[in-house]
Amino acid sequence: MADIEQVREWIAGAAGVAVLTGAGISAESGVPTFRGAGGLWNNYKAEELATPEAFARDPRLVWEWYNWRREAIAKVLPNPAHKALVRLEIDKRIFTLITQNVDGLHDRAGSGKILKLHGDIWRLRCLECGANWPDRRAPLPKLPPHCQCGGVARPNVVWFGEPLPDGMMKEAEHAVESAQVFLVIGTSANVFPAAGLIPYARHAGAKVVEINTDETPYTNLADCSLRGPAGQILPQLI
Ligand code: BV8
Ligand code: ZN
Repeated sequence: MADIEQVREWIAGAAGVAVLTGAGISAESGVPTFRGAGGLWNNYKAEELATPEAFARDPRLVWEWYNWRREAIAKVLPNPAHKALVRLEIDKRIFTLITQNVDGLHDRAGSGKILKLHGDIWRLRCLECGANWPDRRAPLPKLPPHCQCGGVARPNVVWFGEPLPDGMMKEAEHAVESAQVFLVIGTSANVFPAAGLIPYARHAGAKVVEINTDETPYTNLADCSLRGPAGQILPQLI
């Protein structure tokens, strides 16, 4: 309780707050995480499917995976953790939500200022003409889907070995610099450059608060690590 109380005070006293989320914030909604139980699809590791090489080798297989995830996400709703962050955004003059999630649940909860480091599973991009557009059909009628120009379309997400969208990390670092409190929610902090924001925030002087059901490589660096489900802890903090 002391920790919850302490973090509540830090948040209440902060003009600026920044938040980094991972798959764990969507776990209580029923979205499978990457590394947790069930984090596998048909015995494929995410790193094996979420790569440009895998798509070049077998676009249909990769699309079957994204189609499965889109159908799983379309069936669920944002949970109290997503909703608490919407309230925090309303409360704070300076607020940025930085997410590694492509599931769109922050959008559906009502969050506004979202930096989607790794893209959006509900947008498609053409390999030929580079066009990208929203497509919320689940399931997709035809795999792989195609662009109006006839080109093959891919999910508009960032795959391993691909750079993040231009300027995205700069914007995220800027958001962390202007925060007195940095909430790190439901991420195993294994994927870079996203995980690098955690030590970056510490060095920028923000109070780093980790919320996770488990320890992570940055638990010792955090000013406070709250152990438990985000859907139960966040409503107590905000
Ligand atoms: C790049 C989109 C360069 C696709 C994703 C430095 C060191 C080492 C490696 C690298 C490095 N720099 C770059 C690399 C390589 C690589 C990388 O990081 N590899 C890792 C595996 C070691 N990074 C890249 O390739 C990046 N690109 O570096 O480009 C470049 C530059 C110029 C030119 C060319 C190239 C791109 C990385 C992005 C990959 N795309 N997603 C898709 O989603 O399909 S990553 C994907 O996996 C997610 O977006 C997320 O980032 C990651 C999964 O992590 P989490 O979200 O944290 O989920 P996880 O399941 O692991 O953990 C869940 C956590 O929640 C757990 O801690 C659990 O305890 C907790 N939890 C569970 N339930 C709850 C909970 N917590 C609270 N409440 C609960 N209820
Ligand atoms: Zn096209």
